[in-house]
Parts: sequence; C-alpha cells; structure tokens
Amino acid sequence: MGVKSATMKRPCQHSRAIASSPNLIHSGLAGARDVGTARAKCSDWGLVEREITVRTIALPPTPPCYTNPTLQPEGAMRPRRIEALQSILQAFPEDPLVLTCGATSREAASLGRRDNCLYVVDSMGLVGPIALGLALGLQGAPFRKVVAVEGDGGLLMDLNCLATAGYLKPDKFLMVVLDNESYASTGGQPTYTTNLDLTAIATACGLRTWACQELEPFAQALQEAREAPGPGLVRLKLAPGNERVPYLTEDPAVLRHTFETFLRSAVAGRG
Ligand SMILES: Cc1ncc(C[n+]2csc(CCOP(=O)(O)OP(=O)(O)O)c2C)c(N)n1
Ligand SMILES: [Mg+2]
Repeated sequence: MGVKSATMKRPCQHSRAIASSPNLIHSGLAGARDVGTARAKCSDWGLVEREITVRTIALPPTPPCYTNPTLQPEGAMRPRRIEALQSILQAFPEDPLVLTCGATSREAASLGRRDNCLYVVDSMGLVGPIALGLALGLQGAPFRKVVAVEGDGGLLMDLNCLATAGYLKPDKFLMVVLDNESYASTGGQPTYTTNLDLTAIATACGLRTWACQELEPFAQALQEAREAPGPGLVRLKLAPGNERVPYLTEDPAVLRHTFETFLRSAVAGRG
C-alpha cells in the first residue's frame, strides 16, 4: 500500500474525512476493501492548511440487503423504512432535516437528493444533538421545525438529547424515531426497544409525543407535530431490513456544505 502525496481540491473537514473511511467499513459495507493511502494537503474552507492521511476504499456496487424474519415475525406487517422516509420528506419539504447514518441516509437520498437534508452518513448518535443545536440556534428563523430523523439504535446511543430538549424546550426541535427494534444497517441485531418504549422516555423528559404503528396515522402525527408548539417526538414502529439502494460516497464535508448553504440562503431569503 503506497503512501503518495496529493493536494485535495475539494473542501475537506480534516479529521472527519479521515475517520470516515475506516468507519464506513464497520457500517455494514461488506466487501469494501482498503486500496491505498495517500498523504494530502487539506485546505479547510481556505482557512487552515494541514497534512492529512487519506485512506481510499473500493466499494462493492450495492450495499447488502436483507430482512431478518426470524427476529420479528410480526415485523412483516409493519411499514418499511423507505415508506416512512417518503412521508417525512413530503411533510417537511422546506424545513431542515437531519438524517441518521447507514441505510436511513442512503434510502432518503435514493428518493431524490434535497438541499434541506443533512445526511449524517456515519456519525451514529449525533443526529439528536445536531438537530437540537440547530433548533436552539435557529429559534428566530423562518422554519417551523428542525427535524431529527433517528433510528432506535442511534437514539439509545444519546438519550441525553431528549433530557436536554425537555429542559431547554426549544420550540423547533422535533425528533422522528424510525424504530425497527434493531440495528438494521449493520445486520439486524436487536436493540432494547423490543421491550423499551422510547415515547415513554420522551414524555418523561417533557416532550410532546406521538406513538404510531402505521403509515397513515404517522403522516397525521407529522402534521400535528409540525404545528405543535415546543419540542416533540414521533415514533413509528417499522419492519426490519434495508432497501437495496446505492451508497452515499460523497465527502461528509461536501454534504455539510450543501446543507449549510441551504440554511444560510433560507434564513437570508425568508427572514
Ligand atoms: C459510533 C458508531 N457506532 C457504530 C456505527 C455503525 N453503525 C452504523 S448504522 C448502525 C445501526 C444503527 O441502528 P439504528 O439507529 O437503529 O438504525 P437502523 O439501521 O436500524 O435504521 C451502526 C451500528 C457507527 N456508524 N458509529
Ligand atoms: Mg433500528
């Protein structure tokens, strides 16, 4: 594996760019292979220039796709993640959406890329804190809600964001939890939500909550949650499994830049 010198042309978020490659391999990208490393000069938005090491991996053409019917036989009757994402994208065409890693970001992007979406492709557990920070920072902005689209596994990784949202009560914070009772993106291992109610936790933290099992009540809950004052959480129980959709291979710094540009122009244009 040779170490080469190169200058990165695109904006690059130094440590995030480096960290993303090894993490991607652990995120269920079976078949990904390390094909080389290079030393690169990274200009971070033109402000800082530093030397970094970039690993390059070759990806298989499509991600693995599976369902695990032995895990949750009743799950077959539940909505699929991609159907829930379609409802969310329809309900919030102009509000900022922060989408969790793994299959959720991939499936949402497969429905059509949108500038109002931040695809948090690899940072599990950070969707809630990111959306919470945005909801606090954008209190006077012309958005109705900042929506965190999180998985059950991702939310369990950072439950604190519910306690903080309940305490600070940012009006624009809305979390939508797509609860398939499993870490579907990485193989369908069960999470605690097989017998833990995330809406009960959110209610205890002081959030307004909606618990849904089907798509129609879910779409209705999204409309209500959009208009309701104060922080909220909508939970939908989902079937396990993932769709066979392409990987999101863009640098996270580029994905962030697109979203940031959307936020800046929306705030400037509508404020
Ligand atoms: C800190 C960290 N740990 C583990 C992973 C690998 N990983 C990516 S997605 C995922 C499963 C997420 O589960 P959930 O939030 O329930 O979403 P689902 O895939 O079930 O829709 C895991 C373990 C990661 N990206 N980051
Ligand atoms: Mg899950």
